Amino acid sequence: MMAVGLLATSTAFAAEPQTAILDVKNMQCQMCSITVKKALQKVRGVEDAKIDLDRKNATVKFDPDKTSPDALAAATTKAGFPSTVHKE
Ligand SMILES: [Cu+2]
Repeated sequence: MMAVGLLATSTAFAAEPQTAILDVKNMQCQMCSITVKKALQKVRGVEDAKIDLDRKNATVKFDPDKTSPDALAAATTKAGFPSTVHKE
């Protein structure tokens, strides 16, 4: 039996990553931004999270097949930093 070829292709095409910007409340210092970053990175499907402490926002790169902007906002809110999805 030679069925190996079928297995190799199953994860070849992932969805294009999307970027969401979250307006985050309560961030006061570097420690806060690290907490927010860690909360976002724990969400399944998050590839990258950048926190801007001055602008009080987070730019998150994620796989839209695995998570959503609303789920990202919920994750920071649960960590003590309520956030909303930034609409442009
Ligand atoms: Cu702080």
